[in-house]
Amino acid sequence: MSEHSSAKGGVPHSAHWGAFSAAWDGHTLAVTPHPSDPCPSPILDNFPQALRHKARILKPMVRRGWLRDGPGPSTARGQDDFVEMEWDAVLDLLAQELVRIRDRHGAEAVFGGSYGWSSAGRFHHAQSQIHRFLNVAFGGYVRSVNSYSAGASTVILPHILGPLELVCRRNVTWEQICAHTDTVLSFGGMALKNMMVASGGVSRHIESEAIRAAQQRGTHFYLVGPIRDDLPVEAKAHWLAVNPGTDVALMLGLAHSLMAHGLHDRAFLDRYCVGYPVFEAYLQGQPDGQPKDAAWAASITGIAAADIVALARRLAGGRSLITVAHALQRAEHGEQPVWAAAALAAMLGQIGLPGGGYNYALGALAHYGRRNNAVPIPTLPQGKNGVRPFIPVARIVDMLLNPGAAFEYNGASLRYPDIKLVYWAGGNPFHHHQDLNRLRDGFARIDTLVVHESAWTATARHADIVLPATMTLERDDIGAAATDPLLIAMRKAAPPIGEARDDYAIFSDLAARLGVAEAYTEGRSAEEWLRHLYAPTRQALADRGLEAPDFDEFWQRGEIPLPSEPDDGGILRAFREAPETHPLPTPSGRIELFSATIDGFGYADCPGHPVWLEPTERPTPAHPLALIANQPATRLHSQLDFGGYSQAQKRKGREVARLHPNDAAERGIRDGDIVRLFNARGACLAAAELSEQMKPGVIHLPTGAWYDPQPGGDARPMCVHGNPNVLTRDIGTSRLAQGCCGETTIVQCERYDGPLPAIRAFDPPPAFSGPTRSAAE
Ligand SMILES: Nc1nc2c(c(=O)[nH]1)N[C@H]1C(S)=C(S)[C@@H](COP(=O)(O)OP(=O)(O)OC[C@H]3O[C@@H](n4cnc5c(=O)[nH]c(N)nc54)[C@H](O)[C@@H]3O)O[C@H]1N2
Ligand SMILES: Nc1nc2c(c(=O)[nH]1)N[C@H]1C(S)=C(S)[C@@H](COP(=O)(O)OP(=O)(O)OC[C@H]3O[C@@H](n4cnc5c(=O)[nH]c(N)nc54)[C@H](O)[C@@H]3O)O[C@H]1N2
Ligand SMILES: [Mo]
Repeated sequence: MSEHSSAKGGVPHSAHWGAFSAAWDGHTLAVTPHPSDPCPSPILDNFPQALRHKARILKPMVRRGWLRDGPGPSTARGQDDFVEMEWDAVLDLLAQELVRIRDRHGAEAVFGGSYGWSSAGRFHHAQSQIHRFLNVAFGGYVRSVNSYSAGASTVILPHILGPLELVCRRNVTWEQICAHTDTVLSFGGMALKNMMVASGGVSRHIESEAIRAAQQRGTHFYLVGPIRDDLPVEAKAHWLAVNPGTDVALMLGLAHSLMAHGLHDRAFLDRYCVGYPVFEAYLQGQPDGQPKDAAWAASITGIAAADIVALARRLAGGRSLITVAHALQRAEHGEQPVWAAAALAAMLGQIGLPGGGYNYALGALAHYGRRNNAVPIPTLPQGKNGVRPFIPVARIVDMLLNPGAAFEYNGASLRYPDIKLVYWAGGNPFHHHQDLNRLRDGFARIDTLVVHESAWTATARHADIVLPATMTLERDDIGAAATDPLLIAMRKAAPPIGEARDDYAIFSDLAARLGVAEAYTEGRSAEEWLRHLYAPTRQALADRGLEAPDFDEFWQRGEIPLPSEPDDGGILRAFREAPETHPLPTPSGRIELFSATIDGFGYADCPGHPVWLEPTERPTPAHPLALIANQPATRLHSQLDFGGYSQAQKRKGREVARLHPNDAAERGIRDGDIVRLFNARGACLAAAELSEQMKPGVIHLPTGAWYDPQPGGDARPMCVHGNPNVLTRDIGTSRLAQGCCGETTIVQCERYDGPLPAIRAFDPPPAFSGPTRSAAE
């Protein structure tokens, strides 16, 4: 296959944020968006400077203290220097450590959760590779379930409506909205920057055009949220600037208004739902003496009672669609907005109608609101995991700090396993996890942290063994998503940097050292795997009588189109049309407004029907601002934060925090000033931007700036770069789902007049060059 990109036209390639071609001439990389993409993502501009950036990892590295003292707990992680090693030696050392752990503690002492988005290619997908390695070559690992994205909704939706994927991905499409919808009521918005991304790739960004077309045809968009630009300007949205974390009260106020004015669809509730009477009694205030009327909702949400009643009337007066951003459930009691919105939509009686009802998370990712492919896409088989214990993904630090402790999850009483070795490939916990100082404490407890990375993220810096992985542009792969109509031949654009190797090559050599190379590789080279993984897609195309080029032809063309399923509304439409023959996959077969299953778990923090639960963290005089720590517009998560586009949007090298001019004036903050955000958990610097897009009392600092702790030995060091996860809370959403609560917290903000600390996050850590005596010798 291709060794280099032909300097002129470049080779086809793909990222989670778009398809493109890449041309590398040995010095510079030129990236050109796919010609048929109507609205390419600016995140593509992160690639050119990233490819050969100083933040790339060039050689295997081992933490000096680990090499000197051997495996064991250490608070030096993240501060020690590193010793370069040759590949053969480092893989010998790692294989020996894996065997030691397995012999002494068993495979259940290894956490291979390895949560993270990695890159778009389906074969070199690092998380798939590491799971396959640990299953097939090692004997299993403690895994994590669910995601940081949708921790609460993934668990509650199957109880009440159906599996997350079906409710998000095969429900109401943009096509239906353009043709049918009168009102879109969007909790948390549908920010264009979020819809530019889909795991596996998105070759055509159609959302801004779809919203424009719907608006011009007559769709009214209502944005409920603290930040006005959470809906694109094309939507010409009415803005309801709700207090963060209070949406459930607004949903209940709307539901109460429907009920009070007789606007709810009794026939729908009788035929398609269970539990409405219990929910109605709650709305009326029977159990607690508090009717959830518009006046009550207004006092909590900051939205006027008259506006709530008017909105309820509007929703009942035409084709209405309710959406809820993933963001709302990345919060304490995050199950409730997902469920309350379903209840509100059920009362409107439009679930299953074209362009109406409820499409949870529409607008959060480019996967949603599109047609699904009619043929399978390539996926790497991951083998069988020989270890039973697992954790909900965001409970990692609880696990590391409390081995053996009991916890509740979705009706089960479980215990945290005792982890000695953590192995990560394709994710960045120092990006995705909350309360990063607590994460450091967790990683200090284990014997060994192994990380495959293409760049010196904080996770790599905290590792004991760091193995340099190629970047996507440095290898051949296949790009595909189940909602995208192109299968992309992702051709290698440039040779690997330094001594970086593919995750597959690293795991193959490790498997050989464990004596099981054949089981892991099945005797295939990387190229043979691509051919092998392509075969089922080709077969499915042929079975449908479609053009089904062989692999070489596909590779040479650079892409092939995939057929899509009809826009059929999925399980909700089928259920509406024939509830007896197409029941929902819930316990009752209907929409559950009361769940006997959830009620039976007896969780006060997630009872048997949607409820308003007062959050345990509310703004205080000391920390009066609500922080929104959401997805960044300038990159995907923390990926390529050192790239040109991400860097160009920073000010004085820091991430930008937006706040309302009144909040800034109160604090003597001017546009462009460096500010310090802080609360009881930590502090970070950021650059202030004054913006009328913000609700007063709210400050916005997106995620993704690389954690850059100020040196000096502070146990809770300030991040000088602007990573909001030093501030967020590391608690579960509830005992039901145990999802993460990273989206919001409370902070204070002040002008920072001290000398500006240097940004060191993108400099390689210090390499030790003196003599080292290895414990392994
Ligand atoms: N406060 C707060 N926290 C959040 C969120 C929030 O809204 N607020 N959002 C959460 C959400 S929704 C998510 S999904 C997570 C995202 O969290 P992650 O998915 O962990 O974040 P990424 O930055 O995408 O991490 C991917 C890492 O994989 C590396 N990588 C890429 N390709 C390869 C490869 O081929 N091989 C190897 N070995 N490594 C590779 C990249 O360099 C990068 O460091 O963050 C969560 N955290
Ligand atoms: N450019 C870019 N796009 C991305 C990603 C990325 O990293 N970069 N990540 C992708 C991933 S993995 C995911 S899971 C999705 C996540 O999709 P989401 O979770 O929906 O995205 P966020 O940007 O975190 O949040 C959306 C908005 O919700 C609003 N919000 C926060 N709290 C509240 C609240 O209490 N009430 C209301 N009404 N609104 C609130 C905030 O103003 C925020 O801007 O995004 C995807 N898209
Ligand atoms: Mo996510």
